[in-house]
Amino acid sequence: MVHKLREQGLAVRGIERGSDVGGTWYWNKYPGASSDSQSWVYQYSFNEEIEQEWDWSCVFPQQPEILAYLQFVADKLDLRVDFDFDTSIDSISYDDAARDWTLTTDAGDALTADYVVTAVGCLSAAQAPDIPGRDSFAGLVLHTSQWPAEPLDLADARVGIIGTGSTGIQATPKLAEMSKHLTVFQRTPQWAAPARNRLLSDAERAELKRDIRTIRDTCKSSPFGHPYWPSEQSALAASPVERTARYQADWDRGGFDFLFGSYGDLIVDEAANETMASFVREKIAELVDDPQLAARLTPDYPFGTKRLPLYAEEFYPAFNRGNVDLVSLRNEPIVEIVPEGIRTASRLIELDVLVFATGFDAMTGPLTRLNITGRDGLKLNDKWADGPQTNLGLMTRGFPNLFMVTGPGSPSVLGNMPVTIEQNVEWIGDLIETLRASGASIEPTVESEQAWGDGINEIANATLFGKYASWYSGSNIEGKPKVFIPYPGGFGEYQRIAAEIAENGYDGFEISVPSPANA
Ligand code: NA7
Repeated sequence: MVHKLREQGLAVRGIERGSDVGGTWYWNKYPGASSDSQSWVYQYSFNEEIEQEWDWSCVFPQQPEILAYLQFVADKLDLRVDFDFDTSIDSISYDDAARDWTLTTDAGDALTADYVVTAVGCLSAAQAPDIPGRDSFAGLVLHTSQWPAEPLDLADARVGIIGTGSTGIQATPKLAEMSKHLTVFQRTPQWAAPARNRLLSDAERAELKRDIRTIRDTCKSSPFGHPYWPSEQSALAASPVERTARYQADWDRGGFDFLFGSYGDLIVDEAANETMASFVREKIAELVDDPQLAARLTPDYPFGTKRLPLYAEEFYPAFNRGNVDLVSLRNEPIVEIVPEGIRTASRLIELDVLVFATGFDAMTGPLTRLNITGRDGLKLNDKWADGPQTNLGLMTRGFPNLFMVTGPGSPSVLGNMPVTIEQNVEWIGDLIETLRASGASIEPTVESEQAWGDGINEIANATLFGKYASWYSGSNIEGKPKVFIPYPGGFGEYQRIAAEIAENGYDGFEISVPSPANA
């Protein structure tokens, strides 16, 4: 965004809480942190030189490599000169008379801007549950998204990890290897698919670079921003033999396409989904030696309705190790955290290190923490008290010229993030260019926000995502409105609608030109 606006001739200031670029990949340094999108699609596509110069080592890059890539991009485009690092935004307020924004920082500075673009991520507001005694623990407490940069020596440590989402699933096998003993506290069992990560050969890299335009164009029109589509075929129309063969081949290859590149009705039809769920249940039973333990690790809801983690091939077998225990919180709830560890309903589990892999206040959390006040003193948090309201996830009424990259109502987290990020950045940059000459401001109409929200609900309710609890609908945070947050109609459709809106002169948005006195 900084690069694009700068190229358009605007004076741009980037404000960043971290000490360097990287965002998610700057903060999430926990062992095993990895992209679940394939490296060659988990990158920018706007600059061919960057695309051709950068070499990925493997299929699913790990955190250090992705951070190095983002630093490489920052170097290449000389981006750091336009950033204030180690700086947090305390508040963002609209001045109705001056028609501009004032941003205050934790350094006590006030900045004025005609346009504000929030690019605060979807999963950056960490949440650690308010378990009684949480702050009394005498050992080291870590949230996976605030992991220290220095290597931790856990060889003699008894480690506890709370949470078995994508993060807990990536971290568990690594912590098991690194620590003396690991206790995994599991509230809801999680489905996972294998990653089968591996190194790329020089020949593969050359081939991917040669075909990269086609691959990226495919991502941009596909439902999940990945280079594959679900087939038109129903899982129920396939014979059991055919179906199992397909699931087995996809399971052996690894990646999200196990679910999202498979039969077309797996995420909309419970009976179709059950064909995949029963296949994976058998896999869990094969991967975990103790049948009772396997049963406790096996979910009782449809496959993939929570965000699908990868690394099944490492996570489930980690429980075969002698130094790993599972505590099922459904049978044995946590009563309190004490200085020595965690007291459950039946025992005290002594720990030296406690890891919260308990996720995030997803999508809305990073924005509601910014303390934003819009036109006529409207507070964003009041407006969104019953759930976010946006058009395209890019803007919200009452907040003129304030834009959101991967905001609530965008497809972002339901697919490959860089694809939504690039589309959002292009769309916002082009719109700012349109507004600049006249000094106009823009915000969505009431009707367009209503329609966008209704559309999200309607599509979500037609899928299993809308029917089962997950952070997609705020279920992980007590008191958070239970509404479906991302746009579930597919990235390809989203970008088609967004382009059409722009072509039609920003249909569904209200553009107001300042009176001559204010121009
Ligand atoms: P997730 O997917 O929200 O997972 C958080 C995990 O923590 C999940 O297993 C939760 O169980 C568990 N949790 C949350 N609160 C509690 C309490 N109070 N007690 C016990 N367990 C709890 O976050 P991740 O960091 O794994 O992944 C987030 C995204 O980051 C990921 O999808 C990628 O897109 C990147 P629950 O299932 O809610 O019962």
